[in-house]
Amino acid sequence: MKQPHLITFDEIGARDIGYISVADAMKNISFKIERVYWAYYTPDSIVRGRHAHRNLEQVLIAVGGRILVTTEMPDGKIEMFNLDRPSKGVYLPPYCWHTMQYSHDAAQVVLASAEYNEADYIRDYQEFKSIKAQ
Ligand code: T46
Repeated sequence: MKQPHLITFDEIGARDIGYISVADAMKNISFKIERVYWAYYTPDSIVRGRHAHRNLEQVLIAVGGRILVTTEMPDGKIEMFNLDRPSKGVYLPPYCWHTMQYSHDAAQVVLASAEYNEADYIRDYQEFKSIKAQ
């Protein structure tokens, strides 16, 4: 099974002029990007996510603020990714249960490998836990 991991994007620029970071499909992003969506104004008391995907691969980036992403794989491995710079992203593979907590000013951009499909979601934690690690 593919594993979640941190992606560090190059920071092109300098403190006095600002920075650009680039997501390039099939270069620093391991899949063809079919969809981009973003989330914002999430209250810091809210936990989003609480699901896994059957096929979807994603990279989640905090282009503003901070996002704490917690992942769990079917083998029980739990990791936390603190996205506290716009040049950091986290790769979320299939069968990766994930939750996100946001600072009040966070802006989250997600690069996804496929169009939205509710049938791809596993939203029931017991169903997720019944998946055998491969
Ligand atoms: C994920 C995490 C990181 C759509 O209609 N189209 C879309 O492309 C998306 C992403 C969502 N929606 C609808 C489906 C729900 O009615 O937006 C509503 C909220 O979706 P959800 O509760 O899944 O939101 P999050 O923030 O928990 O999860 C989202 C993505 O849905 C999910 O794929 O991995 O961000």
